[in-house]
Amino acid sequence: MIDDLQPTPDDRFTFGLWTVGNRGRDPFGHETRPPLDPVDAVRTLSTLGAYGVSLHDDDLVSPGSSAAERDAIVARFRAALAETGMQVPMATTNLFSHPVFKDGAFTANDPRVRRHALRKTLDAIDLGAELGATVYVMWGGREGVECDAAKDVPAALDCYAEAVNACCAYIVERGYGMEIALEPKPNEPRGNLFLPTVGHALAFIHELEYPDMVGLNPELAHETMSGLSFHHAVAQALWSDKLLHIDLNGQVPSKYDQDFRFGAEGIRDAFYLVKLLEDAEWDGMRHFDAHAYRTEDIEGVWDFARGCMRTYLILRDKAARFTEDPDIKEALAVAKVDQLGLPTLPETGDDRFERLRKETVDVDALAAVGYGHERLDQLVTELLLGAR
Ligand code: GLT
Ligand code: MN
Ligand code: MN
Repeated sequence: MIDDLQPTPDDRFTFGLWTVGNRGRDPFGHETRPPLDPVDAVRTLSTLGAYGVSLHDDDLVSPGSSAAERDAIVARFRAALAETGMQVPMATTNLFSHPVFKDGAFTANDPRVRRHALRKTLDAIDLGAELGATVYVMWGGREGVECDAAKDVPAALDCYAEAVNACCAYIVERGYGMEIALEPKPNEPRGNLFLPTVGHALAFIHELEYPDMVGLNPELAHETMSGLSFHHAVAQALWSDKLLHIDLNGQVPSKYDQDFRFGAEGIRDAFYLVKLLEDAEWDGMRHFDAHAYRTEDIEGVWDFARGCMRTYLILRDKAARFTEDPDIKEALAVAKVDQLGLPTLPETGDDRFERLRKETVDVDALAAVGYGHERLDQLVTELLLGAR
């Protein structure tokens, strides 16, 4: 048993207001839970050991509020943050709920919609800066299409890039110390979404005017929906120095965006992910973008929140045990894992390809060597199942 499963702010766990505030509505049924006051969310998450919360503009300030109402809501929320010490490391905008965004926001065909989306985003960037956020997430909720005849995809990508460039320019002009994290997703709510995977988003960033200000917010559910390995996607984002934020949850491949409690599904990929983040000493937020099952009342919501954090801490402990386990160490040596760190071409000088060519190797002997992956993989299974 692990001695301490009580999260603390040092663990940097955060939750979206929309996650614990999710009311259980789905395409087939109405809400099953009453609204949750953002101030109550902050207070309870703080007692559970979280570091902070993230929010959409609309999660906090309901659309249609006057300037005075907005300021009163923000002041009350800031008082709850001050009282608990909770932080707001990330903010975002809702560009998907209102019907005006039904053809997209930054990539809507009508420029009036695109200009409205940009105005709403600049306001949300201001709100995020006011609350101390250093990461601004852009999830392209409606940036996509069902009827391909109705969308010129390269032109839509131009508009998408123009909007991200404008937001970066605004952040620079205002002197906000904020970076933008793109969140890929393959589909849902649109038939196809633009920037569907981490790889697409990484390539897009290199076409922007401020590539150094833009990175990624990969979500476990979204890469898994595409049948891709989330931990590989995050590894590549880290390798590119582009991992600004992360959305943790649970998901079965090829299903709808389930957003289950972290670890509810895909525990193996979740383990390798936690190990990756911890080994890299990544200092970003462990953000949960998930929600409680529709069957739950508010007590179930807090069980859900506790469960996300406990699973992360358990997997972090398993990652430490993985490193110390003598049988696993031996199996890693058989698999030659550390040899990937050796340079392939240590030679220097003009004749280095000549020297490479002259080298001989017994390819049949090399091909005959076993790598012991069956034993290693079983050892990991036994570690995860608590048998070692
Ligand atoms: C929405 C979506 C998430 C995004 C949020 C941020 S909104 O809940 O399903 O994946 O991270 O825009
Ligand atoms: Mn999701
Ligand atoms: Mn997300």
